[in-house]
Amino acid sequence: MSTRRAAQVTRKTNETDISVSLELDVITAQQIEISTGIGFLDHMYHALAKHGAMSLTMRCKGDLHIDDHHTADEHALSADAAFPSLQDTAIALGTAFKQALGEIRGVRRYGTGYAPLDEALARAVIDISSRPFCVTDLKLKREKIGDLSTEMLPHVFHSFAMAAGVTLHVDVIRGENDHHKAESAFKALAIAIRQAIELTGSKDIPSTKGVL
Ligand SMILES: [Mn+2]
Repeated sequence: MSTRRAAQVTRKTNETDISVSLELDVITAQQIEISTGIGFLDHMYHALAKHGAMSLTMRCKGDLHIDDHHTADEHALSADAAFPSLQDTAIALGTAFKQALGEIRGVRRYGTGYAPLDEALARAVIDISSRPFCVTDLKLKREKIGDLSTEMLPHVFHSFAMAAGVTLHVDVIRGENDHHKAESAFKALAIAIRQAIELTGSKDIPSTKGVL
C-alpha cells in the first residue's frame, strides 16, 4: 500500500469556515488538534480520532457560536444558532473521510465497535456502503453536556454518515452519565471505523455487485 489515505477539506458557509485534515493511516506520530469552539465536541472528535488511530486537525474560523457564546448572554445561544456550524464540522469530517478512503477497494467494509466508559456501554456498526443512512439511540437525558446541546449529537452522527456515504448505527446499550454515554458512543464508532477501513491486502471491491 503506497497510497497515503489522507484528505484535506475546507467548508465555507455564511457562518463558518472549517478546515479539516484527516489521515487514516498514521505512519509516524498521531497528530490530533481540534478546535470547534465547543469544548465537549472537541473532546468527542478527539476521542474519535485517537481510538480510530487517525490524525485529525479540525479548525473553525468565524464560528458564530464562539462569538455568541462568549459575548452574548446564556439564552442568546440557542441550539438553532449553533446548529448549522456544528453540523458543518461533521459534514466536513465525513467529506474528508470519504475522500481519504477513495475508491472502496481492498478494505473490510464492515466494522463493529463496542466501547465501555465506566457504567456506559455503546455499540457502533458501520458499513462503508455508499448507502448513507444513520440510526442512533444515545439514551441521553440531560439537555446539555458542557456547552453542547445533547440533541446535537444525533445530528453529528447523521451528518457524518451522510457526507461519508456510510451506513451507521450507534446505540448506547446502557449508562447513567450522559458524558459517559456520549463518549462511549464516539469511541465505539472509532473502533468500528478502524475495523471497516482495515486493508485486506487484496484489490477486491467488497461487494457482490462489484461496485460500491
Ligand atoms: Mn470525557
